[in-house]
Amino acid sequence: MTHILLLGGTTEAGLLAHALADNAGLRAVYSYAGRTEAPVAQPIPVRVGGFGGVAGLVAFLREQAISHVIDATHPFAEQMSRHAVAACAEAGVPLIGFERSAWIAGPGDDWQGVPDIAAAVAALPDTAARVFLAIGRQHLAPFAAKPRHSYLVRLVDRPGSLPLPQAHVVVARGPFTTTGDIALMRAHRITHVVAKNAGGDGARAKLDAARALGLSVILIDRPALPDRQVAGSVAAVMGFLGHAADLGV
Ligand code: 3Y8
Ligand code: NAP
Repeated sequence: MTHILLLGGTTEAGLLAHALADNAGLRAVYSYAGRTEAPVAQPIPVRVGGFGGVAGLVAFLREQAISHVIDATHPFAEQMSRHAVAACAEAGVPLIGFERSAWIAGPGDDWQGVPDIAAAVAALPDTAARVFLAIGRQHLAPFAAKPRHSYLVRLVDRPGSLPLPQAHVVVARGPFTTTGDIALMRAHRITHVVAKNAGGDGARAKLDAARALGLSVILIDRPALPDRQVAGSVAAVMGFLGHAADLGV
């Protein structure tokens, strides 16, 4: 009996959830970490919250008789992806990662690639800048080391206190538009953008806006993930499910 665990939290996971819902024969459950106050509704059953590490995920796979796992989490959700590889190997459950390609600079882009958050902080200029931190809430603290800059921070939910003293917060949920991001960056006289190389369409607007405004982008490379089977389209993932089901795995 097919019972699919879809590790979600991204635009692509939402597309897959609809494809699974349209295929009545495929029973599936969508999993959120519970990072946001009101996650987007999905057309298949949803569970929210961590599993309790690899052991907790193995227990979940067995208790729920999960037949396949699709890891459609964000490229920066490194720990979840590593846990999925380990748990599926231990439980003997087929796993496929739904990956979106990294963004590649085009004509007119002024991008500086950096390996991690610390390098992004180091890459900020010595003279005072007006920096759009479009990296969410979890990795703001390191930027407090550079208080000379003024920061614009975009978050999904209204924060309590921030680990960054001088920051103007915008609460907004993507996907975003280039027009909207141009207006936002103009209104805040942004000189630099810091972003994660997330790929996909949902967060791309700020890069197109930066190109239109001639701004520098500090782009954080995505973390390396363990080897696993991957697909780059909904069709390829559905093919994996169909093929695996045909083989009775
Ligand atoms: C909780 C689920 C959908 C999914 C939409 C995508 C697109 C819009 C763009 C900016 C960049 C950022 C951030 C971002 C985007 C999509 C996608 C994407 C970037 C939600 C969601 C959850 C999260 C978690 C949240 C993180 C944060 C990252 C904001 C829902 C809305 C910056 C990543 O406050 C927190 O703790 C938020 C944490 C992880 C990164 C961070 O470190 O703070 N996403 N984002 C998921 C869960 O609980 O499992 O609430 O509905 C999903 C989406 N956010 O279905 O349409 O697919 O990437 N999310 C980044 O890319 O840099 C915003 O502002 O320009
Ligand atoms: P992470 O650091 O890789 O994972 C930390 C822990 O959160 C995991 O070990 C797991 O807890 C739990 N977790 C993460 N994703 C989960 C999911 N989909 N379902 C159930 N538990 C999950 O994760 P993250 O980077 O904070 O991302 C959290 C969520 O936000 C994911 O759904 C991701 O797709 C989404 N998201 C992240 C980003 C980003 O920039 N990181 C951007 C957009 C969306 P246990 O160990 O207890 O199992």
